[in-house]
Parts: sequence; C-alpha cells; structure tokens
Amino acid sequence: MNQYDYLFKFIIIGNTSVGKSCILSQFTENRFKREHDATIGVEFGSKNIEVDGYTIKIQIWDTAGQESFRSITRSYYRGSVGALLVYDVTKEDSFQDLNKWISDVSENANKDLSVAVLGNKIDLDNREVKAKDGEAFASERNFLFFETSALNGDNIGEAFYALAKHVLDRIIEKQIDLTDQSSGVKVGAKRGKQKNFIQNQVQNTAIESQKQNIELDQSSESISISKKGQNCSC
Ligand SMILES: Nc1nc2c(ncn2[C@@H]2O[C@H](COP(=O)(O)OP(=O)(O)OP(=O)(O)O)[C@@H](O)[C@H]2O)c(=O)[nH]1
Ligand SMILES: [Mg+2]
Repeated sequence: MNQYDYLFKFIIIGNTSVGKSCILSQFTENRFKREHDATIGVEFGSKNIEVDGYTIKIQIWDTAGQESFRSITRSYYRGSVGALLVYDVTKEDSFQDLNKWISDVSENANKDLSVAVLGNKIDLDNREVKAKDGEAFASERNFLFFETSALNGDNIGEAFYALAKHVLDRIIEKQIDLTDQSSGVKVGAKRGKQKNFIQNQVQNTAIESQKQNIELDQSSESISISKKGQNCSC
C-alpha cells in the first residue's frame, strides 16, 4: 500500500567508482561494501523519510558510471525530480567530469531538476579536491552541496533529506506540475486521503451554509406572508 504523501524519483550519477552504489546502500540499508561491483545499467532502491510532517517515499535509480552504459542510463534521467551528482574527493578527474554529467543532465532530464552535488570518500586522507572548490562549483549553479562518506555514513541521510526538502518546497510553492506524468513526483494514497478529507470538509461546510440560506429564505418568506396577512386583515 502506498502510504506516503509523495513519491520522489531521484537519480544518482557520476564517474565509475566514486561510490554511488555505496551511497545508495548506506542510505537504504546502513550497509557499506568494500569491493567495487561496477553497476551494470541501473540499480534501484527506495526509502521513506519524514520531511516537515510529510511522508516522502524516495525512489532512487543508481546508474552505472562506466562510459559503455551511458546510452542506457541516459534513458533513466527523464522523469526524475532530483539528482545526486557524485564525485570522489580523492580523484580530481571525477570532479572535473562533473561538467560532462551536467551537460548530460541538461540534455536528457527535466528542465527544473533539483540537484545535490556530493563530494564522497571524505574518510580518506589522500584528498585532491578542496571542500571550498566543491562548494563554489555547486553554489554557482544553485545546487545543494555536501561532503559525504558512504563508509561511515557522514552526511548521507542529510543529503537525501535536503534534496527531498528542496523538492517538497517547490511543490508547496506550486512550481511543480503534479498532473505531469514525467514530473518525477507521484501523489500517494495518504495525501489523497487527506485531500479527500479536506474536500469533504469544504463540501460539508458549503452544504451546511446552503441549508442555512434556505432556512433564512424560508423564514423571511414566512415573515413577508404574515406581513401580507396583517396587511389583508387591516
Ligand atoms: N573509503 C571509502 N570508500 C568508498 C566510499 N564509497 C565507496 N567507496 C569504495 O569505492 C569503490 C566503488 O564504490 P561503488 O559504490 O561501487 O562505486 P560506483 O560509483 O557505484 O561505481 P559504478 O557502479 O561503476 O558507477 C568500492 O570499493 C567502495 O568500497 C567512501 O565513502 N569511503
Ligand atoms: Mg555502482
């Protein structure tokens, strides 16, 4: 049963071996894998979180970073409302390649995608990318920014939460068309029930006030009749 208010579809993209699959498994199962089993095509995970009193189901598509899978993974961009763009802080080239991933996103994904840039593997000592460079890159483009470790879980939950909140705020500000099938957002049964409840309340209030108007009309009619009667008897 889809007991959530909204479902958000997110994609994780970035060079091979930056830790995308580990970020997913750390977020969904609090699990870390030492070995690199390169993702073939795409893998999938999901988790419910609470944001500002809303239950959000995050559906995550973890894509393969290897070049040979690019044409397959590109087809998963469309219909996403959020993207986690990952680089490895110990690999300068994975940071430089973010531009490649961004042009891929702008060619294939929804125009108003919410994006979070994640500099991963901060538990390692051999850093090549400074935090301030990652931060500047993200803020120039109005993207969220986090430095993370899929190994010990640092900032993983926070990054997903912030991206979900960014999307939720856009929904509340009516910047996302929820009737658009490819928006990357689905309204869940929980939200539907609340909406029906509110609609019923509004309808009941309208019926109630109509009833009161009829009673008022009837009583004013009876007043005018009795007045007429009075007039007649005069
Ligand atoms: N120390 C450290 N190692 C990490 C971290 N995240 C991932 N790794 C390691 O990096 C390697 C690659 O991780 P994956 O999650 O498989 O990488 P990926 O980005 O999914 O790679 P593709 O599926 O090929 O695109 C693995 O050996 C992980 O154990 C991290 O935060 N810290
Ligand atoms: Mg992977």
